[in-house]
Amino acid sequence: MAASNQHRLSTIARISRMLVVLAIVVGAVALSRTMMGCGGGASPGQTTTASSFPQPQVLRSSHGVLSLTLRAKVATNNILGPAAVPTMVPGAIADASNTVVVGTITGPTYDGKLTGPTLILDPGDTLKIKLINELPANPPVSRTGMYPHEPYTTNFHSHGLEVSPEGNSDNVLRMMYPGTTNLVEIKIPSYHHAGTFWFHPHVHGAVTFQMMGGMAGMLIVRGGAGTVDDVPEVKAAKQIVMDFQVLHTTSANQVAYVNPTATQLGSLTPTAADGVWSAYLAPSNTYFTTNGVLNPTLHMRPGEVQRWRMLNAGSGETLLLALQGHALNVLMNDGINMPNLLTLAPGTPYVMGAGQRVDMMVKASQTPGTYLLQCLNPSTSASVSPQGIAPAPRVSHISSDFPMPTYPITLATIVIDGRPENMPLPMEDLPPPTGLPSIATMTTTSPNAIRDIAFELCGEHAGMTQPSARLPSCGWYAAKYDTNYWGGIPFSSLNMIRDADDTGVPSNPPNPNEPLINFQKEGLFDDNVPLFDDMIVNNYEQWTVVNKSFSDHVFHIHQNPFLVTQINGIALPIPEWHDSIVVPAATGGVPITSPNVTFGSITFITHFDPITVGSFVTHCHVLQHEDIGMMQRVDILPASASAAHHQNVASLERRHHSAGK
Ligand SMILES: [Cu+2]
Repeated sequence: MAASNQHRLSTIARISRMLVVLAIVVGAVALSRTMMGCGGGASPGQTTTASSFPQPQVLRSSHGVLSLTLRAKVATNNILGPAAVPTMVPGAIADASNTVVVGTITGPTYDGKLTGPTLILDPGDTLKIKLINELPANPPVSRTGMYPHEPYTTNFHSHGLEVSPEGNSDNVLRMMYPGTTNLVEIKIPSYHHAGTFWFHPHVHGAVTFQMMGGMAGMLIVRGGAGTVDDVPEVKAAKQIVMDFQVLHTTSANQVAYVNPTATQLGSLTPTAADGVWSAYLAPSNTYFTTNGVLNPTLHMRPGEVQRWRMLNAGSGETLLLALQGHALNVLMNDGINMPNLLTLAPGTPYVMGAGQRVDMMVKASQTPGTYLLQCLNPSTSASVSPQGIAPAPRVSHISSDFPMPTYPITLATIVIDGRPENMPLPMEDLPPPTGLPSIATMTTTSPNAIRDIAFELCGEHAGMTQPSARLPSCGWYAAKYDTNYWGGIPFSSLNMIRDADDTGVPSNPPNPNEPLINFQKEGLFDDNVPLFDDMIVNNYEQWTVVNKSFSDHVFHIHQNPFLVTQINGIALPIPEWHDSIVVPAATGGVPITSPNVTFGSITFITHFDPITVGSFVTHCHVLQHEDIGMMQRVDILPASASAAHHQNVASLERRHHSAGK
């Protein structure tokens, strides 16, 4: 009896080993285009039907270090899509994987590819990157101020990581000029939470251009024992990376830079061509890609559960994600898990602003068939939180220079076929994320500071130009950033993120055209001046970010994530960790000063981790807005220091370089 059991077990072990070998062979064959799973999910018996779902190249740390070289370079790539998609390139031919070239794109890339590699590390590891800037020389500077500039200067931001912002670490005030080789070294704390993060360039004025060429990649921190990655149902699920990008090209298939004579962010008529990005008013192309491919196909078995690590790496488009016939189960927002899996009913979209990530547990239907993962029309009413608070249309005006795409957009086709398998979803409480104060601590600790921040727009649009229709700050700021500031050409769009408690003073004698004057701080980005001079390490702070405009903006702050407690003043049943979130637009009749207007808002609590001491930024993750100044420097000060004594070395270096030109 015992012997026969032993025989059976060893037979099973042999079969298992054979399956593993088979899986390795199948995997190796498909490696170039199919890199299923990024650790943890590929147990024997789970191999699905052969699939061509593309996965970015995976690079894993070993012995505590991940060393790699990244080359920033201009390259031409084919954009592949399924044969069913109408061909946009005459004479396009099907490739070996039954996809066709639907377009080409020439622009800045990492390593010449449309999507950067997926970097996988453990807490405590060090990420070492040799970043070689092989981009061409920058064009001669023609405009100044917060006008997009230096398209080929780059740097490196590890979005969502709670790491040092100083020196060679996650320092976005650092500049990496064309022709230079730069070392990045980011030490991930041993207590860091496991989750889905990403990396991209962050040179102010150049981010939109570089991201529209596809410069972005996923960065995953693996969890060990006792973390969410160790929950049996999560561990058993195959992991799929979905890096959503929105690639924009001109009719000549180039990622376009800006219009050097623009006088506003977005042209007001299709023929005005006086907006920063008005190159796209001409016939142009927009591609919503998943891992660099249009609408790839993913196979799942009936009843299979997979973990999808999704990233909105678009330059500004908000994605309303929904999978036909399926619930979406939210495991993590921005790489930080919820106390429990949160289920969105079929058809209810997850709202993903630019820069956001979501880890979804998806359980395939028991009914074989084809289901589309789609980006719904942003005019669909949806909440910025998966908890469904304050649903509203989610239209985000990146700028009126980008043609409106036709919705819904299919991001991937999910084919459910093969042998059924009834995998469970995690139903128990999930372990809390490591390295962050508990939700109870965050919500019961008395904050050291309470601040109000505002997204404000001035100028440009009809209804915003008349003094009576302007926000109190507009007159003073519009006068401050004069023609001289913009490099000789007047510019009418101010997209600001500012201290809303900095309310200015009445003019004397009172001037009805400028209701208030003498605001204390910059409205537009200035890397020399932090927004506040009293953000101290280890403090807890409560911020309310108010949206004083009629379109959504995406609030993002580097280094420390934040716990959202309210949306539009409505308390969330479960406070939600994020590092980026859509701040709802104002509602009510124009103008913005109308008494009928209600501003949208989010309220959050944040804690300043000791490792994050230094200078970094907060900004709108609609990069077209960030690049024209909707950003502020913020400093976390050591307990003993004051803002006056704290200076960012890279910032000084940058000013030195600028002065030398
Ligand atoms: Cu914005």
